[in-house]
Amino acid sequence: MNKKISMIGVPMDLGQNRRGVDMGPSAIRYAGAIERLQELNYDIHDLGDISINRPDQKINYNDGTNLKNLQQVIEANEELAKMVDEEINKSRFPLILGGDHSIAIGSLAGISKHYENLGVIWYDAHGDLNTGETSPSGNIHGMPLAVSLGIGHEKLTNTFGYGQKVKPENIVIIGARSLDPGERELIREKGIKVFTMHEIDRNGMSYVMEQAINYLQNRTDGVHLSLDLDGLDPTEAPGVGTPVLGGMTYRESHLAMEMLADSDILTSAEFVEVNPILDEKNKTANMAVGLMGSLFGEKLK
Ligand code: Z70
Ligand code: MN
Ligand code: MN
Ligand code: MN
Repeated sequence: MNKKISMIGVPMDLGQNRRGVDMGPSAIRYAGAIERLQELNYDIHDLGDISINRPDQKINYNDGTNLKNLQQVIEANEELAKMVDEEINKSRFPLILGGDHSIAIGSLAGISKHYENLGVIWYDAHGDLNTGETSPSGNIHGMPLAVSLGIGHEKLTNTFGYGQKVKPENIVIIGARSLDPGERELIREKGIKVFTMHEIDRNGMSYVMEQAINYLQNRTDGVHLSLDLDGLDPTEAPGVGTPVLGGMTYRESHLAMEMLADSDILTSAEFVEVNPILDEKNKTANMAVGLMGSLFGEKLK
């Protein structure tokens, strides 16, 4: 693993309805993320938080669409893409802290420029494959994976001045258990690889991660991990805006991170959707930091 990490906080809560997820980056830093990685001999540059423009009303609808706070989400993602791009130019590993999952639009926009075939591991209860047309909510955090495929509102898909960021065959979704009808259709149409909770229960996390890693290793030249804490079971990670029962456990998730560490395929990562207001004693931020420890090689130390 690249020993130089650049940490970027994105206090974004405008991609969904529950306030408080903007405090995710603080909660994750407070849980000791930097110290945990320094302990593993990483050189961490903490670039602080991107500043998010607040809407002048509770919810802003722009351009006559149902997309909530579209303008603010675009501005933050453009800024994030620029920062991520600069850090990769310096040969540093971008580690992005959310914020809601709408920030993956900017992460992937900044990262993908540097790869012919960027792989993406989407660790999430959700597919985040909606568009304005299929979304039940208008929440942009339910759309970033579709946007990165070049599907959705043009202002979102053109983030950082170019279109499609990721090819459907380079995506692996892990832990899905809440998919909307339009998302299921897109998964089928594009042939996106999905390991649902059914596959994890049936074959075990070890088998699923082995499949996912082999699959990506053979076809990609870099891999981004986008880890939504709601992928975990809400009993163990309660501080999320959209808890869905029947999620991945602490142990399964640590195993997944350890297998990623062993494989050495990751080139960037983000941890999103930590909402300290909905949490119990910073449990979910602590979970995120523990998972970072495993992801960055605690077992191998
Ligand atoms: C639903 C939607 C979502 C995250 C919830 C939920 C999407 N499919 N994404 N939590 N991270 O509104 O589009
Ligand atoms: Mn340094
Ligand atoms: Mn998500
Ligand atoms: Mn989710």
